[in-house]
Amino acid sequence: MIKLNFRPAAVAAAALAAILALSGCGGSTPASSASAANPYGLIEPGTVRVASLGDAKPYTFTDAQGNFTGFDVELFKDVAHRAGVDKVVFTGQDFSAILPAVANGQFDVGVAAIGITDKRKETVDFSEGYLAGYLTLITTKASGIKDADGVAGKRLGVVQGTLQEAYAVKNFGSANLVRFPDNNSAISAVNSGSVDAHFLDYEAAKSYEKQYGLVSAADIPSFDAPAGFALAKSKTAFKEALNKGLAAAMEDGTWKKLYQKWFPGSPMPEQYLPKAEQTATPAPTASK
Ligand code: SNW
Repeated sequence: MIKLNFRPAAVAAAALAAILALSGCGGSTPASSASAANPYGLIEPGTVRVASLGDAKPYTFTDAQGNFTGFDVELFKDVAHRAGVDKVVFTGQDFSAILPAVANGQFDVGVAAIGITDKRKETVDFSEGYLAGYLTLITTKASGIKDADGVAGKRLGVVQGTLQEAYAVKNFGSANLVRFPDNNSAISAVNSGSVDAHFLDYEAAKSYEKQYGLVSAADIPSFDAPAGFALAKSKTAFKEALNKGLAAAMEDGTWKKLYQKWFPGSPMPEQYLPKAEQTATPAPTASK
């Protein structure tokens, strides 16, 4: 019985293969057509599926129409274009879901100001870094928290899976950590008073400060974990193409233009500028 069912299927499969071969699916280069059509091993050839965040303004966020935008989003689209892929589809995830989803192939890449660390490299691979900045403690004017020591005995929000969570566990042991799935829910909790402060990326903090009249109590350098694009370890060709595109976007001033657009007034890290604009002294990350 098994044989009777199996053989027609096998015949059908062989026939289908023959039809595909004859119908010109790379008829002239049959041996390499599959990889030539999808050199980066993307989930869907010609499309990059990106796991991202809807509430990390100005890095990645959704505008009033629901479209993803921000520094990381525009930089990634530019770099993908240089790599020859113009169809880029962003999907919002909880931060803690991004790296697992990238590692198991649900997305081609993760783009969300994701700091490159050895710990994360156990799960995924990264492009070269493209952003290095601070982790910020944000609070209300009335909280009385004036510096990092001020969180002792206070309720401190962190987004699950972030470097802020790891830093707080290590360094703010006397604070009561409250874990949130995303920035918006943590900031709501700050505004309602159910937590005393939230710990997030510098530029996102600045954006919430402006929106809700919150204040920064401390900025903690995170230059040793610059943000990179996260990829599955198997996607080496894609990583190389993104690295090439990133270097070109830095050298021709595109990176600088996007930085000034999205982070106006913020100190300009030299290491990502065109080489001619870098001073002779080593960049801050190299000298520290
Ligand atoms: O380590 C920093 C980096 O120096 C730069 O300032 C961009 O943000 C970071 O990558 C840290 N970002 C956090 C993380 O990687 C939170 C990411 C997020 O909330 N989107 O865990």
